[in-house]
Order: sequence, then structure tokens, then C-alpha cells
Amino acid sequence: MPSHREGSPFGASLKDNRASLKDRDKAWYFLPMLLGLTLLAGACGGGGGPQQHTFNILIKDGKPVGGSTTFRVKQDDTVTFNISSDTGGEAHLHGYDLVKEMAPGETVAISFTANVTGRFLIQIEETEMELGYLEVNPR
Ligand SMILES: [Cu+2]
Repeated sequence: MPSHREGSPFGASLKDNRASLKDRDKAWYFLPMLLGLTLLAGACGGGGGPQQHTFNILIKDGKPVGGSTTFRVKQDDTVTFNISSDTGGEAHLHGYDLVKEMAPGETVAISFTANVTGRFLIQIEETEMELGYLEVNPR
């Protein structure tokens, strides 16, 4: 009788074996899924730590090539502006009040941690030419 066998100790241990095998199978599916989610989160930068940004600003005839640009970062990101001008002058990032003298044809770097949120003008000091804005959004 099948019902009699089911009640036996042998039948019970067979059932347990099947159950634990199933759990192990589940674990093997779960592991790559978890890995995939972790990679996805890293790629999107969602909830991650501070990031590093490098922006290039090229100035020709006293004007930014491509026009004024808004550079968007998140608070506590590390930012580097590489600025080069064919005519030279002083680059000024307002708010953070960072100033760099540019020699004609040379690239200067302005590096800092964007710890203050807001929208800050970047300009050539002498001519007040607008190069763009740094936008620091809360993390
Ligand atoms: Cu200024």
C-alpha cells in the first residue's frame, strides 16, 4: 500500500532529501542574480559613494567651444576641470571661489571636492565670458 510506505521512516527521509536538494538548486539560481543586481547598481551609481568627474573646457577666441555648458555632479563628488585657452586669462569658479591663471595654449586643472550644493558660474574673469555652470546636487 502506498499510504503505508509514506508513513515509514524511510519514506520521510527520502522526502527530506528531496527538499534539501531543491533548496540547493534555488541557491545556485540566486547567486548569479544577486551578482547581476550588484553590478547593475554599480553601473547606475545608485546609492553609491562619491564619484570622480573630469570635465574639459576648451576656449577659442575667448569663447568656450560648444558654448556654455552645465556640468552636473553630486555632493562630495571629486571634480576636475581641465581648462585651456588659446588667449590665456583667469578662469574663475564662483561659489568655491577657485581661480586659475591660464597661459595661452596651456591646460590648467582646477580640482576640488564638491562639498557645497548649488549652481556656480564658471567664467573668464577679465572678460566675464561665461564658460558654464557647475551644478552640485544633493546626494
Ligand atoms: Cu568671476
